[in-house]
Amino acid sequence: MARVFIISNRVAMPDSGLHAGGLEVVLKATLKNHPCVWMGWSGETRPQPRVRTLHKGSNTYIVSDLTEEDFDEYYNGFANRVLWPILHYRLDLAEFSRRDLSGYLRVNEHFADELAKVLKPDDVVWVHDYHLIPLAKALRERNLQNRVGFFLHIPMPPPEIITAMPNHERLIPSLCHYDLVGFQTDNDAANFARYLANELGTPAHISRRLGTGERVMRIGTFPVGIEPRGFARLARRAVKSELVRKVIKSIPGTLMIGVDRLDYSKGIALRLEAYERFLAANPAWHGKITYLQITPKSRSQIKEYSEMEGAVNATAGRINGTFSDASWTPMRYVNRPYSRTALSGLYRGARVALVTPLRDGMNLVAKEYVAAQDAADPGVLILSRFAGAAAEFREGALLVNPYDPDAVAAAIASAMAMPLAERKSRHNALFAALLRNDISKWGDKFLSALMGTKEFQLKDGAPASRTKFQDISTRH
Ligand code: GDG
Repeated sequence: MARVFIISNRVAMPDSGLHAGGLEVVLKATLKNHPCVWMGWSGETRPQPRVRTLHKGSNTYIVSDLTEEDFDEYYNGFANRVLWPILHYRLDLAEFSRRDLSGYLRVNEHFADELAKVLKPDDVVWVHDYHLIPLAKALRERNLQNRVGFFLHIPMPPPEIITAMPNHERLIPSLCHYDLVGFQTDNDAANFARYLANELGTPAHISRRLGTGERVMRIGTFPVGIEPRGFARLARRAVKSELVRKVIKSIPGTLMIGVDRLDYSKGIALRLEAYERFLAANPAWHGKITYLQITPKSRSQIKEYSEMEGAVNATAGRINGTFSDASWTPMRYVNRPYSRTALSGLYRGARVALVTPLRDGMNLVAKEYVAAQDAADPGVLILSRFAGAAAEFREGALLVNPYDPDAVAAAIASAMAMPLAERKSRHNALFAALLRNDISKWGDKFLSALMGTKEFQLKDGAPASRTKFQDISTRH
């Protein structure tokens, strides 16, 4: 039986308690519906890397250690110091080094070697995210002709930005070795197609040759979602839990919430500034609003992250120093993670969610917040127009420019004052958008598209516009 190989930087090993971030959530249905082999980095570094295999139910997990050097160059280096900032439109934060690029390519070769040992001809390979862009090329060089798809969870910026990346011509065109390249939004897909047109002069609808086989690369849009009904159930239960009740009870007035990994792409510093301006302009709300920002730390070894941590701490301290009185602190800034259940209950208890990334592939927090609301008395979502989720949430969210703290402050004021009827009609539109794009169908849509079958468009009755294709070809 054909297996689905999922390749990603981190692997959520069963029972390990490790959360592979949003990825674990979006792959849940695929892991349940198909025999899968999930391969990636173990999360450990050792001088002599080991490869371990674990079988659980119909799935297999293969994880490989990396050397300290691999970790520095591939993960902390090229992936997170070059690709992450550039793909989030932050050329100013990118720190390119040739050594890191070599490390990145070397680790990709390593995963290709490990895959080549276990892959059978009819297995399907699904590669995730920016850590593994050149993997299909490395597989083709090992003469593997399997169907191989790639999904980019983060944004694809316009070619004017990508081409500023040193050695982009070694990396980005290697995506053409995939059979299907998927993006979160039509905008990301169009940016990639424009890169290929500008840089490779690639016209559409011509097949490309590779070795003896002929293959057409397709570009598609596959926005990730959540399981809205399941998450709503979780939130309904969670809001009654002791922890959530205790938090809500301890808050005077209305709760506003933000939940983000501590990452510069999430726009936390500017968001805090917007809240500060809201407080300065709206003394009537003093004592009646508490902003809870839950921000687990991530990638702290990278300089830009630790610097940002300091800046956000300082702004949170300044806000509380300026506006608190003996009975009220305007914001709670928390760096520890909470369980998914606790988060869902806190979302439900919050009248407003502030989701203002400067750039985000999708942003699942926005979707979880909407799913968690009580439809009879829902909260308001303030959402950055630069989150992928904005494409689906145009109707319903208060869309803002996260670079404009005055506009975000004004959105907080209108969210706080919004009458019930408007909150309900906005929530209705948002929840309908969630239902149209249930994550339990996402993996199968991608895999059917990868296999070239048509069911994925027909099975769930989703509007055809949700999954768009472009056939692109290049000659190698
Ligand atoms: C990447 C792309 C894209 C957060 N804090 C806690 C916690 N979380 C959970 C959230 C949500 C997930 O982590 C974060 O997902 P996002 O989508 O918001 O952001 P990234 O981690 O940057 O994910 C993104 C995603 O991939 C999927 O394609 O949407 O654009 O950047 O589910 O709830 N979970 C728990 N405790 C926390 O404290 N348990």
